[in-house]
Amino acid sequence: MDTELQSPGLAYAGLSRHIDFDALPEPGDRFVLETLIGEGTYGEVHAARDHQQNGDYVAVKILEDITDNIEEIEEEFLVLRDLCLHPNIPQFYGMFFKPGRKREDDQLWFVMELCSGGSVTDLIQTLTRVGQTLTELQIAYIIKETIDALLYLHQSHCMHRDVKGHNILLTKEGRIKVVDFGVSSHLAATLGRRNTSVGTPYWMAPEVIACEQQYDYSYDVRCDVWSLGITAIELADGEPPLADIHPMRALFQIPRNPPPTLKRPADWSPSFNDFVSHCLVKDFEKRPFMRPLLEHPFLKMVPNNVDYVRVQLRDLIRDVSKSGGRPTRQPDVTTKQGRLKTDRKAKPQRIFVDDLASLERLTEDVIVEQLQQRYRAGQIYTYVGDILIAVNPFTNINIYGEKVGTGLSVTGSHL
Ligand code: 4QG
Repeated sequence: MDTELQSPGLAYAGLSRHIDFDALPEPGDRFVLETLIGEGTYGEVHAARDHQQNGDYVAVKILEDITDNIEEIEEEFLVLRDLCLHPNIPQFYGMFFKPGRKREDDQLWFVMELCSGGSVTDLIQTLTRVGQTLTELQIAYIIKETIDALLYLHQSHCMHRDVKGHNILLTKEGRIKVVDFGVSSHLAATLGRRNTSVGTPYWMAPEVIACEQQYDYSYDVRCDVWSLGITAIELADGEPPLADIHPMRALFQIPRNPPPTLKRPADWSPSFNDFVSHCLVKDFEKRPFMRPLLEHPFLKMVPNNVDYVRVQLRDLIRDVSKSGGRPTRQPDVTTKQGRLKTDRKAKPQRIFVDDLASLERLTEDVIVEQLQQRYRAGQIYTYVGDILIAVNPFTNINIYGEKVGTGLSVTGSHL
């Protein structure tokens, strides 16, 4: 049989119930890729021109390792296909299959509306560097439009699960679009509850983190309310709480710490502080759902006619792009089924339990094995409840800054 005559998409026949690979069009020379504008966990996003539409700009999200990532790809496809008519979700122009020379070079292209203002994280970080902040009205507007998108997802029985500033984009008109549905989840189960752990550590709700360790835990759409509260802090402070500690450590801290607050509460109105604490209720059973948040005084200050706020944001984006462009950023560390993923090419790292007390079976063998595995992975510290075990590395492993590091020249004796 001459395989050259077969459609390349046939290689994926039967992989997906929702995507018919054999029937997908190829991008051909319709789209010409330009700048790389973002790198997420599952692929790169490029600005591109659509030569079937007068060379109009579009965003192309390129997904590789199709077989390995099929669940995320399906999820994102379904959300874009079915929900992209909402004003706060980018338009979806279609999915294309670009065969590579080898199967591992095959790509899927999601072609979508370009949000040329970039992410609200880029905006706030650039402002922070020049000692500026967003106004409360601007923050309230961004949060309100984000809620509109999330509420629509929730009503469609879908949770986003990775709400954060990087996934909130601005159009050149100063409109808000929520993106990145690769870890979103349709709630098929009757109760609409989930028990897999996904998201980006600093924004993750305590109950989602708990699902990493205990299989009898579950969570619902209110995990997006927590992440929204963290995003509100990010928009005010320039970064989420715990941003300066290792993501693994953050996963350990979030369920144990009291709910975070704005860094300098006195700099902000009582209603903004109150809004944040409304979202950041640790027990999700006591946390509000998305809809009632729209009634909060903080969001009530957003006028019906938001043209004026959009013009302000449009001008801000323009000023910021003049002043030397955007900070280049490292992709966030995300989690996928209990593993940390640093970038899309990396194999997910196993998350060793941070606290051995949470292990189901706690024997000497298990403890020694865990310590050994962690040590091999360069992790010398391990908790068992309140006890911290340190395994001497007998070398400088550069985990402390200058201040602490100088006092730690290795002179230790063997255990
Ligand atoms: C999209 C534009 C960054 C991403 C999905 C559309 C994922 C962008 C974008 O991303 N436009 C991002 C500019 C998009 C920048 C749409 C930038 C949908 N930093 O300049 Cl699922």
